[in-house]
Amino acid sequence: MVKLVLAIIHDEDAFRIMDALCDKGYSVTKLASTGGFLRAGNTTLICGVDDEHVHEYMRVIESKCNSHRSATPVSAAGVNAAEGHAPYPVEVTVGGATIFVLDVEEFRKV
Ligand code: 2BA
Repeated sequence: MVKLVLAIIHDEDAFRIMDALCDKGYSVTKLASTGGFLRAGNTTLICGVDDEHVHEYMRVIESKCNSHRSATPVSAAGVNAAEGHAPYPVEVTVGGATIFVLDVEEFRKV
């Protein structure tokens, strides 16, 4: 069975992670995405992965993504826009990965 793995990662980690995944033979598609909270660019990787390789796939991502605390100014278009407040710094974790594993009904290349 094939799973569809969606991994939302930090832009700075994207090419390092993609290189590591490609080295292991995974075929990956990179999408430019935007986080709803920070309204900043991030990267979403899409990959069809055989069931038995999902664990390894996630381990590669985990080993190549950095995670650290960071004070990040939220833009006026961010969470505080509704109240009309000036931007203020919030501390969030930058880096790491948010990973979804989905069942795939059919996977075909024609
Ligand atoms: P953002 O939505 O821009 O969120 C960036 C970081 O801000 C989050 O890191 C989290 O630490 C913090 N954060 C997000 N929403 C928050 C809130 N309502 N209140 C306080 N802090 C909040 P991560 O959790 O590592 O998420 C990184 C990126 O992954 C997110 O960027 C979003 O693009 C995606 N993501 C995370 N969870 C998701 C989910 N359940 N569904 C879809 N995408 C998700």
